[in-house]
Formats: sequence, structure tokens, C-alpha cells
Amino acid sequence: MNEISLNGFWKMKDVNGTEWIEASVPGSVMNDLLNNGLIDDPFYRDNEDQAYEIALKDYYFTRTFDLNDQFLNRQNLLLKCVGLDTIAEVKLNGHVIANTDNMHRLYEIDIKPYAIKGRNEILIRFYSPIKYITEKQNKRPLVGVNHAVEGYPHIRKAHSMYGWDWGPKIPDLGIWRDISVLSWDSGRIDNVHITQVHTDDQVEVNVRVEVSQLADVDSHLHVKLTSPSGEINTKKVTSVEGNQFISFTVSNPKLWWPNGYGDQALYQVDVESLVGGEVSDEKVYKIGLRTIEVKNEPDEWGKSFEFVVNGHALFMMGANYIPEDNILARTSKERTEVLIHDCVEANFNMIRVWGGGYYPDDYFYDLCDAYGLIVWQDFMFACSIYELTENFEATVYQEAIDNVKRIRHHASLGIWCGNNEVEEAWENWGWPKERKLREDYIKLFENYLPEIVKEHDPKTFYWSSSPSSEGGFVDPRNPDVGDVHYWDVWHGQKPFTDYRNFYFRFCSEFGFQSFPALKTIESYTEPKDRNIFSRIMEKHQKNEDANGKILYYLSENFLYPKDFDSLVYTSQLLQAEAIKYGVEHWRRNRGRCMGSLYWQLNDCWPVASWSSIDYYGRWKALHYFTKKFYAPILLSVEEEGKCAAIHVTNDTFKQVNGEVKWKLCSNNSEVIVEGSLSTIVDPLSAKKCKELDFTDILTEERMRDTYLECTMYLNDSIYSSTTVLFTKPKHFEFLDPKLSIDVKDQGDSFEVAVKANNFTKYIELSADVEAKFSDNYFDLSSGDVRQITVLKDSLDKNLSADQFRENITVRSIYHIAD
Ligand code: BMA
Repeated sequence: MNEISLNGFWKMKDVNGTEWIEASVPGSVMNDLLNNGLIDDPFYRDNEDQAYEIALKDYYFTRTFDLNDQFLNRQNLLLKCVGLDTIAEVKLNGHVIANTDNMHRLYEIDIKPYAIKGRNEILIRFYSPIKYITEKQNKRPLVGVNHAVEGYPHIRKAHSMYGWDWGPKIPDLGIWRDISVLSWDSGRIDNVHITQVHTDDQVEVNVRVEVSQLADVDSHLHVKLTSPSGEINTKKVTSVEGNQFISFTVSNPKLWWPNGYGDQALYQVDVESLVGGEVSDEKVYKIGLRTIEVKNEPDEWGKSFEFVVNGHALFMMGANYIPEDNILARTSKERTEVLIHDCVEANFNMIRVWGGGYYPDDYFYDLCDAYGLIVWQDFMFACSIYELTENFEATVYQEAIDNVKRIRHHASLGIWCGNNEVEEAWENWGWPKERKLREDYIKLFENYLPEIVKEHDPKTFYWSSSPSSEGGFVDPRNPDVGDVHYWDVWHGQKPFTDYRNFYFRFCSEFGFQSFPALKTIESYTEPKDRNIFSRIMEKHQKNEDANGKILYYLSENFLYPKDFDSLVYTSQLLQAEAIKYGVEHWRRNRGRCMGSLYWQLNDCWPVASWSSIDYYGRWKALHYFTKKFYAPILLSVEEEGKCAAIHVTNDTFKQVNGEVKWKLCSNNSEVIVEGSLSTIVDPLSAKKCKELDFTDILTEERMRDTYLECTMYLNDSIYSSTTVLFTKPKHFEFLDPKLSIDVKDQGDSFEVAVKANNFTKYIELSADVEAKFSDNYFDLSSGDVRQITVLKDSLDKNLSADQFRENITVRSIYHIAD
């Protein structure tokens, strides 16, 4: 197999333009215009509008490449396009060789009849993705979300590129993934399917390999299994044609575990096809030996929805992942690795690839394998009605097969889900219930896709929609059956306390918005824009009424912030508290509820949204909170009126044997009453350890200046601590905490000691330089000191401890109002 990459230098122009500009592939029109200095950053102020205009035109991409006899004389010659976005006509040397209509598909085009010796010219015309859907929509209107350009359900292109309630309308276009030319005579590996059979202390790894066109040639197949410690087992097959089955028995297997439960041991499978003694094709797969099942069975509450990994029912903790950049060319493995690492730091064990974007690159799944995040994989359908025309049906069918085959071997793949909120939309969004389209829904999501999964990846669970109960349009919102998207807090403007009214089996979406970090806001605004109701701030807020909602929730909980910066900070506290409220409740009810995936992990541009990490990778308060509320062992306090219950949730395989000390204090941290308790919590269980009743102490007045602090000790050292108020923070009488900080140079890091002289909440450290604090938004009682680490790797090497000290600003809840 020989391959010539066509990535790299191309030329691009608007079809009606005269001048070709330099283009880089993989890439896009918007990316090339930006790189050539022809447009301004579409993420700045209201430049998004200019990007929309650009997507109204058609574009050519072209380049030449040379082919020699050796390449041309082989029996097979293909143009391999891993991703064309989206409506394109591909020409080679003036001949039309393909028309494409699906960015999610892999296109392999036979170019044998048209390729020539020497210089060849490839020319791809990309048609305006806006015009395409507008024409289709005029003929046959299809309903979708109103934040996106109308008609987007007609095209197989990441929906959110047309706009979403967190995304700009920048429907970019171009060659977005690798492109190359392949040539070979015979012995191409067409298909490799690796499956596992687990029995006690043993795993059988079955490798099914399909090799094409090997009749009458001297052919061999070598399959090698390498263990994580480097032991190699090779099997050889001679005279290969069609399907070959190669099996390995692994005794004492090293199992793959999700983050928090063990190592992410990976085995390697190398498949080599040899023709006449020469390697003709090879493929390499990293696999993990594990079982992942979804238990969806009737029980005392309804019907379970729980992930069982290597025989253990685990509580899934994570968030929903959206495309990392609206300009896809700006994504990279390095960027994704930082994000996945941030997930692991916040104790995630699951990530949901939401159905309104695109199927991520291979490296995304490699990273999830390596870091131990189970992937909930939606097929790319979301919040819309689709029509199965002949073309649409054929293209989505192929898209599903391409992606199932590409992703199925990954250790991290936990579930295939037909779509995001399509069944929910049909039932609850008041859309017209046209019979033919309802039948198309059932065909696509309840017949075709499960059939494809059954055929190509039978070991992975298929779920028809998220949220769903039984499928077939039967009550997709049922809180006791299947998974749930719960939006009454936020969209329904219910108070955070409403989360406690539900014991969902698996909450795969719930969320709360906040503004991104001030530095991020500064990146897209001028000083005059920095008012949340300014035109530019509203341009970067895609959920109508949301800034008002933030203010509403703020009025319920916090004092009126004194300035823009304090408002941004307070919006993040609200978001963090809201999500914490839900997650802690569901983790206390572990067993009945078995998963929480908040909406949303990341952003695709700088914007006010539900994300816990903003576009520039800056952690919002929520992400720091997540690290704590997703801790493997969770201490949580359920306050109710004048009472409080102390709970410990143990999501580890070991018994917890701990001590919890609690003290009820005045706002100056003087202890009113205190106590301690020893607790034993079984593995994978949750326990209410103590109920405290302060009715005698907490008069109306004392509720406003009294708080409870609980600290959990494991092996005699502090594991975690938490504080609760008995009134809304806005009515609590906080004293001036007189916060002080001290910085020590520790070689590779700075140690920042933060001291409070009076009890305060949500202590935030920020720095002018880009510094990552090991903890942030924490509470301290009077006299307490918290040590925070800042690794120096991202800081200026010459920065002294004193200079860094000068760089840091510290504030807390006390400082938000004058
Ligand atoms: C969910 C998602 C998204 C949306 C989010 C916030 O339902 O599936 O479609 O962005 O809500 O409204």
C-alpha cells in the first residue's frame, strides 16, 4: 500500500473571485481567509456577521501532485478524503470524480481512469452550505432549533456550525480532514473487527480481518498482540482471502478501568498483510480488555440505567462535550489533551459526545482510552426533525457504518446513542406530528441505527435517544425510567432546590449558565462593551433571555454586585452552586441514580454559556467545584430548614473508614456546638451518617450569622471539608475576612498560603499572568490557612515569589457588594 498525502499547501478562492490565496489543508475557508489577513477574527465583537456572508459563497480549492509509473501501474488507485465539509464536487484533471454531501463520511474515490503520469490537478468546489439548506428548506420545510440557520436538518454537517444557543452562526466549509492518494495491487486490509470474550481470569481476544483481492497470490496475515508490559504473541495465517478469524487467549489479563477505578491498561493489536513476502498493508489498534454493559432493567423504582464496568455498577460522573472550536481547523490533539486532562483532574469518568456536533477525531478516543473516560457517543442528530429521502437515508446509513467501524475498538466507547433530544422534541416541543416523519424517526433511530450497531459493534449498548425511556415516543421525560435531561432549573427558572425533588436514574443533561472569565470577555470586547446588556455582550449570549435569568437567580441568592467584574464572578458562583446542588443530591442517592453529566464541559468560541471551562481553557468556578463534588469519596451536607444531615458517598472499591468533625459556628467562627462521628461506608455505596437538629439554637436572627462546617478525616488527615449556611448568602452577615496571602518559592512551584481572619466563602485567587491554582473558590473559617500550589511551567521563569505575590488578587463573597 502506497500513500501520498495531499495535506499541506493548496490554493483557494471564491468561485467568482480572481485571486487565488494560499490555503492549508486540512483547514477551511474561514481559516484560510484569517491566515491571509483577509478577514478579522470572527470571534471578536460582532464579526460573526461577516463570517455568515462568507458562507453564502462557493469556493474552489486546488493543488497539483505528481504520480509516477510505479504508483499508476498498480491495480488500485484511490483518492481518500477523510472529511469534506460538505457539499462538494471533486474533479481530477477536469473530470468529475465525486459529489459529496456528508462531512461525517469517509469518501474513497476510484481515480484509476483519470490519473495520469506526471502532474495531476485536483479541484474541489465547495457549495455554500447556507444556500444549499435554504433551497432544500424552501421545497420541504423541516423543523429544528430556532438558534440555527433554518433548514440545517437537511444537510449532514455539524448542526452547531449553523448556530446554537451557545454557538455563533459560522457555517464554515472546506477540506476539514486528511486527504491522500492510495495505490496497491492486492492485500489491502479492508476491515478489522476486534471483540473480546471475558471469563474468569481469562480473556479471548478475537480479531476478524478482511483482506481484499488475494486469490492466487502468495499472501500471509500476521496478527500480533502486545501486552501492556511488552509481551508479544504473534499468529500467522497463510493464503488469506475474505474473512480470517484469529484468536488470542490472554490469561491473567490486565483489565482497563475508567478513571478512579484502576489503570488504563492498553494492549496493542498489529495487523499486517503480506503479499509475496512484502508488507502490503498494516493497521495498529490499541485496545483495552474490559466489559461495559448498560443495565436497563425493571426494578423497585422503574427501570435502571446504569453502566456496569468489569462487573461493577459504577456511578458515571462527567459532562457533555461540544465541538471545541467553531473553526474546526483550530482544533488539535494538544488542545484536546489539555481538556481531557482537565476532566480527569475534576474526577470525571465519563464524557458525552453530544449529537449536534461531529464525530471527533481518532485522537479524541485515544485520549479517552489513555485517561480513562468512558465515552457516551451520540450519533450526529440533535433537536430536529429529519426526513428519510432516498439520498438522506443512503448517506446517513453509510455515515453510521463508517463511524461505528472507526470507533468501535476503543476501550473507552461505552454506549451508542441514536440522537440528542429528537424523541423529546417530537413529544414535548409542540412541533407538528407529521405521520411520515414520525415513521422516519422510528426507521432511523429504532431500526436502522440499532441494526448497524448490532452488525458492526454488537457488544456496545445502543440507546435510541437521549433522553429516552422506552423509545417509541413513550414518555421520554419519565424520571424513573432511562436517562433524563432536566432543565426546569435554568430554562424553567425553578430554584436549585428543585433538583432534590427528583431521583433520576441517570441525568445526562442539566445545566446553568455563567459568564466566562473577565480575561476571556476582554478578548472579544472593547471596554465600552463591558455591560451585560450591551449589544456585544448580547452577541456573545446566544440563549435569549439568559442574561436576565442570571440576574434573576442572582437576586435570589446574592447581593447586588458592585461592578461588572463582581457580576461575572457572582454568575460563576451561582452556576457552581446550582450544579453542586444537583450532583450532591444524586450522589447521595447512588444506587437509584447512577449518573450525572452536566451541560456542558466546553465552549466553541468565547461566550456566556453553561460550560465549566471557557473557550480559552480557563476554568470557571464550576470546574473547581466539580473537582470536589465528583471526588471519589464525597462528604456532603443536606441542609433543610434548621436541620442538616451529613452524608458520605463512597465511589471507590475500598471501604471508607473515616471520621467527620462538625461544628456550628458564629460568623466569627466561634464554636456554638460541635461533635464528631466515626463512619464506615461500604464500597460503591452512599450513607447518611448523622442527622443534626439545631432548632433550639437557630432563631431567625441566628440563622443569618451561623454556619456549619464539616470536615472529613481519612487516615487522620483532612480529606475534604464543606460549609453550609442556613439562609441565602445574600442575607448572611459576613464579616470582613481580611484575607491575606503569602507566597513561597518551592522550586518547580509557588506555594500560596491564603489566610482568612473571619469566616468567608468562595475565596477566589486570580493573577494577571495566566496561572493555574490547585484550588479556588473555597471557604475558610477564621484563622484558617489554605495552601495552594501553582506550577511554574506556564509562568515566566524569572518571576520571583514577591513579584508573583504582587500579581495575585484575592477576593471572596464579602467583596462583591459595597
Ligand atoms: C440541551 C442540549 C443543547 C442545548 C442545551 C442548552 O438540551 O441538548 O441542545 O444547547 O440544552 O439549552
